[in-house]
This record gives sequence, structure tokens and C-alpha cells, in this order.
Amino acid sequence: MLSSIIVKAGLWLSLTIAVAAQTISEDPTTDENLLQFKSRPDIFPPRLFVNTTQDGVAPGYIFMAPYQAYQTSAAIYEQNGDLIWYGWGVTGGSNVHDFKVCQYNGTDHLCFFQGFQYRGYARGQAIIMDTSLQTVKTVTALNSRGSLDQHEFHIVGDSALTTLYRPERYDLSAFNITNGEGWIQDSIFQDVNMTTGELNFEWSAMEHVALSEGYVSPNQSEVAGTGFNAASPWDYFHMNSVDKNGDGDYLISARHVSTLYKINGQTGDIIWRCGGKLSDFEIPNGLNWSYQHDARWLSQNASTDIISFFDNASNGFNQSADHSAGYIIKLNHDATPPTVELLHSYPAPEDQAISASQGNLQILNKDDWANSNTFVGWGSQPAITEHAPDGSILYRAGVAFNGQMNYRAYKFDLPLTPKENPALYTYALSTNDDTTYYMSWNGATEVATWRIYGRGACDSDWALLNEVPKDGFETNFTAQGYQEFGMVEAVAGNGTGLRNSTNRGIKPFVPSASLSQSCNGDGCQIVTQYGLSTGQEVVAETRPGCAALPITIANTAQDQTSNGGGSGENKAAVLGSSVMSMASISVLATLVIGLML
Ligand SMILES: *[C@@H]1O[C@H](CO)[C@@H](O)[C@H](O)[C@H]1NC(C)=O
Ligand SMILES: *[C@@H]1O[C@H](CO)[C@@H](O)[C@H](O)[C@H]1NC(C)=O
Ligand SMILES: *[C@@H]1O[C@H](CO)[C@@H](O)[C@H](O)[C@H]1NC(C)=O
Ligand SMILES: *[C@@H]1O[C@H](CO)[C@@H](O)[C@H](O)[C@H]1NC(C)=O
Ligand SMILES: *[C@@H]1O[C@H](CO)[C@@H](O)[C@H](O)[C@H]1NC(C)=O
Ligand SMILES: *[C@@H]1O[C@H](CO)[C@@H](O)[C@H](O)[C@H]1NC(C)=O
Ligand SMILES: *[C@@H]1O[C@H](CO)[C@@H](O)[C@H](O)[C@H]1NC(C)=O
Ligand SMILES: *[C@@H]1O[C@H](CO)[C@@H](O)[C@H](O)[C@H]1NC(C)=O
Ligand SMILES: *[C@@H]1O[C@H](CO)[C@@H](O)[C@H](O)[C@H]1NC(C)=O
Ligand SMILES: *[C@@H]1O[C@H](CO)[C@@H](O)[C@H](O)[C@H]1NC(C)=O
Ligand SMILES: *[C@@H]1O[C@H](CO)[C@@H](O)[C@H](O)[C@H]1NC(C)=O
Ligand SMILES: CC(=O)N[C@H]1CO[C@H](CO)[C@@H](O)[C@@H]1O
Repeated sequence: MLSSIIVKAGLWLSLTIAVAAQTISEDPTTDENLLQFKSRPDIFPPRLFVNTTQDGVAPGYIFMAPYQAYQTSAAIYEQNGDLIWYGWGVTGGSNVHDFKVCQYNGTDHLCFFQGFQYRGYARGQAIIMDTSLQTVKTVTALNSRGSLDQHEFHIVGDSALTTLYRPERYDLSAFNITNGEGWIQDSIFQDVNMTTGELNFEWSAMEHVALSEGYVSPNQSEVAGTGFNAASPWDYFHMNSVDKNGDGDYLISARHVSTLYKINGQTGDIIWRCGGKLSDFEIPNGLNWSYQHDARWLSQNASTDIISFFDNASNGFNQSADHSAGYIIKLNHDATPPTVELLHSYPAPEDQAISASQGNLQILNKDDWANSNTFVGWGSQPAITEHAPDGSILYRAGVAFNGQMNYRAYKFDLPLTPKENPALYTYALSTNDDTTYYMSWNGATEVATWRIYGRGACDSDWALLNEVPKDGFETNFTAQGYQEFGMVEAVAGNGTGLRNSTNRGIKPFVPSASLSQSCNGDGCQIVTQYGLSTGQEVVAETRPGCAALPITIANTAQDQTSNGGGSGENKAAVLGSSVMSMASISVLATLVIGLML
């Protein structure tokens, strides 16, 4: 019995890995779908291809977290596709989902889920970073529930709303599981008070929704589960979003029942169902949705709910419309029976296949949703679009359709100044040649120019060689003559020096006389096989640098006094400069977001 469970789990796991392995590049250095940078050889972020940009696109940066890629993490891009931040290595060693700006402790933060994924669900934790890209808080499962699932991490006021997927033993003999115990995947959400860390509320599908509401039978789809064991429980409900209103009630979306539910925040009772087998609303002919995601209240009172959601319209084997689409619907409770009306739809591009899973709809200006641009993430199709209020497409981009997926995508305008310092790589063909600088600052949004410094020895003063405009994620500059040590300073548009690369200085990579035959002024060829022996003796050579100096930051007094210090973010800051820039950024961020939403 036990061994057969292990064998099944093992087989299932190897299938999952086999599926994933297909999509991962073996050699990222030759993969056109990945970005590469000389100053950050550790990261290979997915390349964002921009296919359409038209007038009327809202300002902001694109937040995604593509997975089934060579590396998987949170990514921020400029609208032109340039990278701003790739979180590989600092977001944790597994998939990231639902990466977005959130409000924590009264200021803008970054929120995401991080965990191990098993087909349609995951096990992990929720993470909050400040605008210096440092983790300040994690949210975990409470009430003996193990770990969180990927589908939701949504902060409303001081409530953190999370989902949990839990295998539970269940008598499934009615479904022909008669040889032993059956298993279902319960869908749970929790509401955690962020101030106290206490559990406000918890709701379980198993306690409120019968198995017969589901459209997906055991083993019927790739994520349904057989119902045979804890590694493959039957996922009859599949909760995928949770929202909360001012009355303390909840709106949830569940994919395998194609239903939106309003849940009483005191008793857990279902107040109404919209869609699915037991809909309390009459749904007009032609308005069919199914397997939907990301249901959000836009406005809500006793007579009317306005709700936005993403209609997958398919789960890969049962389709309710030609295309996936973003929808805004109006529920009218005063009609008898209550009705649903489609107010807006944001359909997928004609030539884009239906999204088989995942996806989301972001109303960019929720206060004026009827006249707002909308931003759509197409889930299993790792594409994004921005739509004008009439639904027409203003912007279209995506990472390569090579097996990568992206659960949710967003657009936000938020200034970021990382705690990490800028990165620099320098190169010279010989010590008689010019020196090329390659500089980047992963996560920085405020850099306009780079100041280039050089010096001949550790005890010399830095000479300012030039100041050049920032050019995408990584800027290069060729300085005249050989620079034994290099340093760069990131400079804001107002001329303020924001941060330096390491003040020890960086020594150039200089090929030896024999190696330099494979190099030119721009660098050396990429190696693909071992060459012939040069006959040289192997020397255990080191490349000594200068000692690190304490970092002193000039002129932060004004900014510190004007903000009074004491923000939660400051705790994470070590350097004076981080304190300065983060405090002022919080203020700026609040202004920018205030204008946008
Ligand atoms: C259970 O088995 C019966 C008889 O073979 C079959 O008709 C029915 O469809 C099965 N039910 C399920 C849920 O597989
Ligand atoms: C969270 O706890 C604080 C402090 O007890 C309380 O003031 C607040 O109302 C709570 N929030 C929620 C959503 O329960
Ligand atoms: C397909 O979806 C429709 C409507 O959502 C439902 O009535 C039908 O039972 C589903 N079919 C299957 C095989 O799941
Ligand atoms: C589950 O579905 C897969 C794919 O259709 C099929 O190969 C497999 O035999 C099914 N498993 C069981 C136990 O019926
Ligand atoms: C809803 O489904 C019906 C039947 O499958 C189809 O004819 C109709 O076009 C669909 N409506 C929409 C809005 O796609
Ligand atoms: C309820 O909301 C709807 C839609 O926003 C609005 O038209 C209506 O006037 C509101 N009703 C009340 C009583 O506030
Ligand atoms: C964008 O264009 C590229 C190259 O033509 C294509 O491979 C890709 O599928 C397109 N992506 C989207 C989201 O349309
Ligand atoms: C200059 O710009 C930076 C980055 O946007 C900002 O943090 C700083 O407050 C500005 N300084 C002045 C004096 O405006
Ligand atoms: C960077 O280093 C230069 C040279 O030492 C110095 O003048 C400048 O103030 C430093 N900039 C910052 C932001 O620390
Ligand atoms: C420097 O950057 C420019 C613009 O991105 C690029 O075209 C050029 O190839 C780069 N030069 C070197 C030496 O890498
Ligand atoms: C929240 O912010 C307040 C005031 O800015 C600060 O005193 C407090 O420490 C912060 N709390 C957390 C948990 O970061
Ligand atoms: C989450 C979800 O239901 N995704 C489905 C959307 O539609 C496509 C295409 O049919 C399916 O493959 C996905 O599984």
C-alpha cells in the first residue's frame, strides 16, 4: 500500500520534471529568449518582447514572474522591454507568483508568493519587500494548516488574504474509489491581521460547497488529481482569488466550479453564487464564462456589485467562448430574479490562443473604472496587453511562448532604490588599451546618468572621467587609456549622486598575450570547447584588489529631517544613503500612486 503510493508519487513527480525539463535551455548563453549582462553574469532573465505600443498607454513598469524558464523569479520591466529588476537569488529558491505593489504599514511595498509548485498549486509563503528590495515580512499559514498556496496574496487594509490547498481524506466511493481511502484537495482562504499576526477568519470549501458543484471530475484534467492519495487529491473546487469589502465579507473565485461566491465574513455562509450550477443570478444568453480568475470588487452596495475578473473560458478541455477575456460585470440584486450584465470586455488579440490557465485583469484606475485603461496577463500564454476603455489593444508584449507561463501580470509606477550597490565590470584588451566599463543597478528606477571614475592605484584619488546617460539595464562606456581600477556612480535626473559601485574599485579583465588572439576591444569569444595546450606552466595567480573603505554618504541631513525617520522600511536599511533615499521614495511613491489610482 505505502510502496504503491510512493511509486505513484514518484511517477507523477518524474512526469512533472520531464514536462519542465523540455522548456529549460541547456545553455542560457546562446538562448535569444534570455537577457545577459556583463556586469551581472549571475542572472539570465526572460527577455520581454514588445510587439505593439500605441499612444494612450499608461505610465508605469511591468511586473511579471515568468516560470518554467531557465531561472524563475520576479521581474520588473520598462514598457520598452528593458529590464529594471530581476529577483533571482533573493526571492527564494523556487517559483514566484502574483508579484505586485501592495500597501503594508501605510506605504508601498512589493508583495509576492514564493514556493514549490506542483502543477496547479504550490506550497510556500508570502513575502513583502520594501522599496529597497529587502524582505521586511513573511506571511505564513496559521491554524495548523502547513503552508500557503500560490493563488492569492492580497492585502486589503490590514488584512492579508491568502489561499491554502490541503489534501484531506474523503470517502469517494460514490466516485468509484472503493479500494481504499479517497482524497480531495480542500481550498481554504485565511484572513490574517497584519498588525497583530492573528487569524481573523478562515474558510474552507469542503465545509460549505458540495462536490457536486464541480465541473471537473477526478483525473479529468491535468490538475484535477486522481483522488487516490495525498500527492494527487481530487481538486474539485480550485479557489483562485479572494477579495474583501468594507463590511468584512469576501468575494472568492473558484475555477473548477466556474462560480463567484460572496461569503459572510462572520459565519462563513455563502451569501450568493454567481455562475456555475447553482447560480443565484440569471445569466443572459451569450454571457458565458468558465474557469475564471482574479475576481475583484470595483464597487459594491446593497443593490449593486461591480466586479472585474479574467475569464479563461476554458480549462483546456471544455470551452465556453472563443477567446479568453477580461470582463467587468454588474450584479443587480433588486431585479427578480437578480441579474448579471456585462459592462465591459477586454478580449484577447484575435491571433492569440485561449489561455488554458491562470491570467488576471488589472483595472489601472479603479476609482474611474469605466474610463480606465486595463492591463491583462494571459496566464498560460505568457503575454500581456493593455486596453483602452473601449477594449482596443494599446500595448502588447510577452516573454517567449516556449513553455514559460506567468500567473499574473501588473503595471505599477513606483520608484525603487535598491539596498544592493551598482554592479560594474571592466575590460581592456591590454594594459596599453582603452578600458570599457559595463554598469548596471538591479532594481533602480531613479538613475538618469552614470559618472565614470578611474584611478591608477589603491591610494590614489578617484578621477572623474565622464558622465554618460543611462542606456537600458546595462550601460557601457569606453574610457581613454588603461584604468587600473574603475568605479561608477549612479546619478539621479536632478544631479544627485545616488550610490557608488564598490569603492575598492574593479580591476579590468585583461587577456594574456596568448589568449588575446581570441579577443578584441569589445571582449573575448565565448568558449564552446577546450582548445590546444599553450605549453605554459600553470601558475596559481591571484588578482589582488584594494581594501574596502567605510562608505560615507554626503549630505543626507535635509532629507532625513524632512521625513523624521522612523518608517518601518528604515529598519531594513544599513547605510545612511538607503535611509535617505527610501524615506523620500515613500513620499514620492505615495504621490505617484495617488495620481494613478
Ligand atoms: C463508476 O463506475 C460505473 C460502472 O463502471 C460507471 O458507470 C461510472 O461512470 C463510474 N463513475 C465514475 C465517477 O467514474
Ligand atoms: C487588526 O488588529 C488591530 C489591533 O488589534 C485592530 O485595530 C484592527 O481592527 C484589526 N484589523 C482587522 C482587519 O481585524
Ligand atoms: C462544460 O461546461 C459546461 C458549462 O460550464 C457544463 O455544463 C458542462 O457540464 C461541462 N462539461 C464538462 C465535460 O465538464
Ligand atoms: C488519468 O488520466 C490520464 C490521462 O488521461 C490517464 O492516462 C490515466 O490512465 C488516468 N488514470 C487513471 C487512474 O485512470
Ligand atoms: C456562449 O456559448 C454559446 C454556446 O456555446 C456560444 O454560442 C456563444 O457565442 C458564447 N458567448 C460568448 C460571449 O462567447
Ligand atoms: C449602488 O451602486 C451603483 C453602482 O455603482 C449605483 O449606481 C447606485 O446608485 C448605488 N446605490 C446606492 C443606494 O448607493
Ligand atoms: C511578439 O513577436 C514575436 C516575434 O514576432 C513573436 O514570437 C511573439 O509570439 C509575439 N508575442 C506576442 C505576445 O504577441
Ligand atoms: C533628486 O532625485 C532623487 C531621486 O529621484 C530624489 O531621491 C532626491 O530627493 C532628489 N533631490 C532633490 C534635491 O530634489
Ligand atoms: C562616489 O564616489 C565619489 C568619489 O569618491 C564621491 O565623490 C561621491 O560622493 C560618491 N557618491 C556617493 C553617492 O557616495
Ligand atoms: C555598448 O552599448 C551599445 C548600446 O546598447 C551597444 O550597441 C554596443 O554593442 C555596446 N558596446 C560594447 C562594447 O559592448
Ligand atoms: C510601521 O510604521 C510605523 C510608523 O512609520 C513604525 O513605527 C512601525 O515600526 C512600522 N511597523 C512595521 C511592522 O514595520
Ligand atoms: C485556468 C484555466 O482554466 N486555464 C485554461 C484556459 O484555457 C486553455 C485553453 O483551452 C486551457 O489549456 C487552460 O487550462
